[in-house]
Amino acid sequence: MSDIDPNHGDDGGIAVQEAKPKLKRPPLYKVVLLNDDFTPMDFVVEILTDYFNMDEDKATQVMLQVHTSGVGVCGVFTKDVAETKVHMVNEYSQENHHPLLCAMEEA
Ligand code: TYC
Repeated sequence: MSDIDPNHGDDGGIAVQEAKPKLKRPPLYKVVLLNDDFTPMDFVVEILTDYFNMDEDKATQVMLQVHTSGVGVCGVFTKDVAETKVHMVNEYSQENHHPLLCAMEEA
């Protein structure tokens, strides 16, 4: 009986291997701010609150981290979201005549 049941018993000598699920997590990207000597601290805090949803305290912490160490992480996002944030922040900084640079790197 079990010989003709495809779910049980002899498979007739054919190797059967289940397909592995091909689900991969999308790569993530860190969005970072770079320090410079000219952008006002208040402007950097505004960027971090408005574009990265930080509260004032967290934004000030991150701004000071960038100011003292040269670079700081604003957040980690999928590629599309990271690219959009980098573009929006750099555009807004240019419009306001500040040299602030925002960039992304693989997390
Ligand atoms: N270093 C700047 C200043 O002294 C402040 C600053 C902080 C600039 C963070 C850029 O990403 C930055 N006015």
